[in-house]
Amino acid sequence: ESDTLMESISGSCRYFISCEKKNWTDSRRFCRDRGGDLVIINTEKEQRYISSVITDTMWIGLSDMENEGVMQWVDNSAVDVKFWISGEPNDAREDEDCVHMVSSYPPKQNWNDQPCTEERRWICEN
Ligand code: 2F8
Ligand code: CA
Repeated sequence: ESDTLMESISGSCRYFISCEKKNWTDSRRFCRDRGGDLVIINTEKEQRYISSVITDTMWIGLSDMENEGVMQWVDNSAVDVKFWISGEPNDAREDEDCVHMVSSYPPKQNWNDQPCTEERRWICEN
């Protein structure tokens, strides 16, 4: 299954996993400058695939910076599937609008909101 999963999801060069760290906005700019955007997770299969290839905490294309309390993908598509860590998103100190995936948590529950100013690795999707 893993070969099939990998081919059908990753296609050819669909994802970029950064080694550098940047804040959320600069991470997004990096992706857009290269014709993509921060990754949008549309299915559980994609979530499983991305979770299986990361080894750190990584920014994804989800935030509520535009409308507090309303998480939106960078392409404004509906948030169909969600994989929050238990208790998240909690907008800690009322200062957490950007979402990262935490590789040390189980794939079904590995999203957390964080201050957008944190410097993290990121994932682009083209
Ligand atoms: O307990 C979960 C909580 O942990 C931290 O806050 C204490 C995280 N904040 C940072 O890493 C800056 C929160 O995002 C997280 O919800
Ligand atoms: Ca949080």
